[in-house]
Amino acid sequence: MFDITVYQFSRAWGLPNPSPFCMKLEGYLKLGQLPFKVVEQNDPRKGPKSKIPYVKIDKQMMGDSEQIYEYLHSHQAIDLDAPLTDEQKAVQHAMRSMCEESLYFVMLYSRWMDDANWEQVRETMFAGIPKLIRPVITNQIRKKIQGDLVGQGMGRHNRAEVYSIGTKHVNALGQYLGDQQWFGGEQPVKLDVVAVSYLANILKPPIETPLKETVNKWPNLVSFTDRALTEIFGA
Ligand SMILES: N[C@@H](CCC(=O)N[C@@H](CS)C(=O)NCC(=O)O)C(=O)O
Repeated sequence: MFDITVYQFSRAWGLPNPSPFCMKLEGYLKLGQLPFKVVEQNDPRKGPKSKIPYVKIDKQMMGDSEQIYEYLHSHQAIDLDAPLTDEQKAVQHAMRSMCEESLYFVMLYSRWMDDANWEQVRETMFAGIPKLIRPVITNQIRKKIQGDLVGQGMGRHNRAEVYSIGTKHVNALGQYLGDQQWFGGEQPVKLDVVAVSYLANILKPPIETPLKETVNKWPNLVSFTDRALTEIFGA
């Protein structure tokens, strides 16, 4: 049995984590019934890939939520996709990539670039930072993330274009889940953990975005989110 410590952002908004990558890693470990400790870390520069989350497994530091899963999987500690056929695994790999390589950046845009939400994000996500220094710290983070979004490409689109990209991703998740309880059918698999990490991070924060409106048009995704929060995260 591995000794696992997860370094992740402080919790916020009543969510397991405001970072979908942190939430996903925690969900993988919970669904796989692997015991772990959590250490709050809000400085990505401390991680081996300068990103959060990262872990210490026994004495080894490791970054990247998916590479961490792969390491545990290759050591027979976890196998969340065991119930899937190879074809399902291929489709769900693509859906995970859609969430992590594109929907994630739409969500980042909604928090850090969309002026309509910024005040609300600052006052609720960073409520733990004293009010006097909050603007200075949060403006620095905002500037850095806006630069990242421009570098990645999402930040070069206009608002309507960004949300139209996100809408297609949410619609794809809603269509693919259909009337199943889980993306794994009878039981949750990796994509269930991925999907709830994005859907809860869209639905639960007190930010009104076109993304939230789109998710709310899919009753199956709304009830899936509550089911997954309860059954995977015990939330
Ligand atoms: N591929 C990484 C992505 C992790 C990631 O992007 N983390 C963000 C927070 S949600 C981060 O640390 N960003 C800080 C930065 O880019 O400087 C994973 O799966 O763990």
